[in-house]
Amino acid sequence: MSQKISLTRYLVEQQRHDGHIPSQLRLLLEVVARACKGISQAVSKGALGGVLGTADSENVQGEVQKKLDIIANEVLIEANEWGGHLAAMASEEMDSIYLVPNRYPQGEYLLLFDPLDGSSNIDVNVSIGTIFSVLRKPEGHPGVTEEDFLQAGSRQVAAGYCIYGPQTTLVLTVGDGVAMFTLDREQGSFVLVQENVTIPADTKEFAINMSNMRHWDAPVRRYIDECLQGKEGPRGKDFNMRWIASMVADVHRILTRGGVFMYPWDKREPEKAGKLRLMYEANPMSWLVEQAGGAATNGRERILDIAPEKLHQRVSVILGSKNEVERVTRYHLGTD
Ligand code: AHM
Ligand code: MG
Repeated sequence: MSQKISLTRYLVEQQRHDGHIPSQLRLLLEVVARACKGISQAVSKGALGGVLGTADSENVQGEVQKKLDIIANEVLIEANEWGGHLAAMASEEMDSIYLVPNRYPQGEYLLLFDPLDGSSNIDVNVSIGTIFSVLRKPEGHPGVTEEDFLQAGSRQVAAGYCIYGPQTTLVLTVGDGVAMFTLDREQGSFVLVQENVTIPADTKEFAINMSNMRHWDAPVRRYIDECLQGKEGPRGKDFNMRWIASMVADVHRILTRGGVFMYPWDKREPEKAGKLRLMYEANPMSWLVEQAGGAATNGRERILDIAPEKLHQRVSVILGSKNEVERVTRYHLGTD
């Protein structure tokens, strides 16, 4: 039987042989993985752990928080604040950035996360996940401000997610392709299950919340309409639809077998650029998808090139199989 490779060993080898990650970043990723194990534990208890249902609070985006949103946020903060690898953290569930308390050493990295994405699926036992993004703190000044976080996604040094589904799987990139690690619950460690994850360039599967169809912009309508026409339409093939309403689960499917995922801008709240958040949802997912050979745009430009203006800013998202994402982007740019 071939030897199992743990996440720890994978990271040590990335550090030692490939020089991809400094030791502080390795520690950071190990700590995030440990926190995800804790969240997985809490998620799996469900009603038995008294963790289902809503808390009596809203986050900065005015969304009602679930108990597990808050628990996952606390787990990530408590795991990460004392190790000396971080300068500050930012989360979907916190209005402003969280500075590492003075009593702990300060590191050179910034960690951003959506502690539990897919909140609407928590209570109904459908896959949810933690999304994270790591940036380097800009040099040249002491302390950390929100501005330090406002870096384009192309400057991420690590990104990933952990999906809590039938299996708990951590998916990671440090800029050297995408690797997947499944939690071995008996051993308590993440074990490498796939390296060099690749998204096929073509697909017959799309993911979008169809109930928003009447609000979509013309290019998105055109794309989906052509898919729905199937073999008889301009695409000349039948498409399948999958929509889980957990970005983590939808992206995991795309990394596993291809597809295109869209949460585009729509006319419901035209002043909002989209529903999903750039810094801790779209950026890490876009980097993973690109590292797996796919593409990610907001319809007009590469998501990783967007210069952020606000920590919680939203963005229109089209990501997945390269040829489909490029097609939707051409429809937006009018170059088709
Ligand atoms: P959340 O971070 O509050 O959970 O919202 C993000 C989620 C994504 O996982 C998913 O793609 C989307 O919201 C689904 O939203 P909706 O059901 O409103 O279409
Ligand atoms: Mg989210």
